Amino acid sequence: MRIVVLAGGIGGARFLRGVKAAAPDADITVIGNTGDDIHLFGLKVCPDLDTVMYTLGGGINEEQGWGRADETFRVKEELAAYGVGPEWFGLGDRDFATHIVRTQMLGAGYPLSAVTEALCARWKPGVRLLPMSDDRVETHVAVDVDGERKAVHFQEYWVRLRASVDAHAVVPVGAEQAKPAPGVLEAIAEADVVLFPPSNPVVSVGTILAVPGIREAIADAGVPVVGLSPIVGDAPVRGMADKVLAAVGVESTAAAVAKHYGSGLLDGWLVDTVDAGAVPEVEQAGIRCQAVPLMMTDLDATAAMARAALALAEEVR
Ligand code: GDP
Ligand code: FO1
Ligand code: CA
Repeated sequence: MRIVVLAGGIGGARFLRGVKAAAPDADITVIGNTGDDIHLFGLKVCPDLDTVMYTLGGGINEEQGWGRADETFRVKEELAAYGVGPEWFGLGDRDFATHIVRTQMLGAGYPLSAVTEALCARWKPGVRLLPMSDDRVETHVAVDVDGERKAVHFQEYWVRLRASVDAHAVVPVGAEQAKPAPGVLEAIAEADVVLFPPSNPVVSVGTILAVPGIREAIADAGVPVVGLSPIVGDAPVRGMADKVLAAVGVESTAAAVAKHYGSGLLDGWLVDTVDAGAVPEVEQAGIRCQAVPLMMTDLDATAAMARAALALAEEVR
């Protein structure tokens, strides 16, 4: 079976562990969000690609969910001693090596997709990890600072500001001109099923879908598209997805997120058992819906979620 998964960082990466356990013989292609990417200290950092690569490859800091296990911050301390920031973004020493290799290869002319493949040769994530695009896309968020509207990089909004100010707009800068990376449209066209993990619907899955051709390819593939809600009990399980959902006029409920994706894209939607009351509303919108436990507390629970998603895909096929 060929499974295509559109993934952000932590929510996507943890869910992918469950997919691998639920379908050990499947051929899994991950289309990763690169809208979170940021250039720092002359280096290209790809947080969501790295989170997937480290999580599936066994290098992730498990508690934090991003960055490397067993990390140190000597380089960051030395940069700070020179007065060179940003001090609000915690790049560790081990992680730095990844960004150095990536930036060196990009400088030599390799596209991000080839660089990602090279990095994965070390981590062996057990999936084919493709960036959504080789072209530069950077999510910016419109916020008010001292009474003035300005756009800040997504990482500045998320990490420095902790999404504590209202987001007025979320813009994947460059997405309109971006082309899907090599292999992306082919993987979708050849897929037996497409899964949307419980990733951020706006700045993770939404950004991937903003690359022209990807949404259309999914809708045209003629295969079941099943998503899992990152909103449980009317709040994100983790992070500040409610803030960016509000920016696009979507309520933070499992049903509202399903309707935001829409029946033109989604065939099936899983909500948590605490949101079982949302099932009729989602079905009314033309999306088959079931309530199952959606907390990724351990691998067994996560594999059960993946099995439920694949079973729902068979029902709607
Ligand atoms: P990010 O790029 O690191 O923010 O990660 P993603 O976009 O892939 O996923 C973020 C989303 O994962 C958040 O909105 C969380 O609500 C959701 N999430 C995290 N853990 C869980 C979980 O155990 N269950 C569910 N249903 N959602 C989760
Ligand atoms: N998230 C933080 O909250 N603080 C950090 O200092 C931070 C550093 C960081 C470095 C590398 C990396 O791959 C991810 C990092 N993240 C950090 C997580 C990440 O920026 C965000 O959680 C996601 O991009 C949000 O989707
Ligand atoms: Ca992300």
